[in-house]
Amino acid sequence: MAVSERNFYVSRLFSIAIFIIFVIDRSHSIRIPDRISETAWNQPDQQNLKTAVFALGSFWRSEAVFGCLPGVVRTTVGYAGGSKTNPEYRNLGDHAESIQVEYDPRLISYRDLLEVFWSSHDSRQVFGQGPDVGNQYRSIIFTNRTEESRLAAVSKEKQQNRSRRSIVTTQIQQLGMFYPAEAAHQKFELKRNVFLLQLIGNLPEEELERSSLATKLNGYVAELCPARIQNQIDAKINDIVKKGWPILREL
Ligand code: MHO
Repeated sequence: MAVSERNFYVSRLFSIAIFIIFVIDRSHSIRIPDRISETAWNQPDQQNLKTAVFALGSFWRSEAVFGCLPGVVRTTVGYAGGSKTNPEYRNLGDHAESIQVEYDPRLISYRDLLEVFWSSHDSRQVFGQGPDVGNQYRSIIFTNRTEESRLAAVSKEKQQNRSRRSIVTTQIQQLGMFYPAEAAHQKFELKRNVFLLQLIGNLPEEELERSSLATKLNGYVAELCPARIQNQIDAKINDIVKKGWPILREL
């Protein structure tokens, strides 16, 4: 065998050995990523999603109400319905605390969302909702001049017929700008539960705000999911807690 030919085989063998070591090493060491990106496994087809915006009192609560519904993919709290540019929580001008709901219309309809809207607050209250007093808590259905406007009007009429003695104060308005609120107000309920935040991998703020899982858990923490879903999530979390993984018990 010529020297150059031998060198060729030696270097081939060497590369194969390196490759085998690499494969064996990968299969034997457990690598747990700090957090598993949700993009890989829980992202619905973005193109088929629709967006709806409502105002129905404190947006902390509104976000939790809509977040748990099957078919709701993402929620964002913000300010809408006013004229002030760049509103802030402490200075929101004439805007109302609002919730933007991204949903998959194949799983939940705009009509369903309207039902939840009406049943989740008292549309007859003027200048507030429950203990929250002020113009920022007024009731509004924001529409986009499509079929939604008609559905909203029909549903308001129905609601008015249900409560003949008092006036439904809900406004139906075309959506202008929706200003997302400050980070501290997004997924507000979930952020109070350190255990659940850890359980989903301590996502950085940006990811947390887009996470469908966080959207659901935010409703769960506030105990505002429909009963069946609340129980399902409860069972799943209890199961994890019972198994005790990944809790470090001693060193
Ligand atoms: N009742 C609530 C209202 C907060 S809200 C996001 C509170 O604790 O002040 O406007």
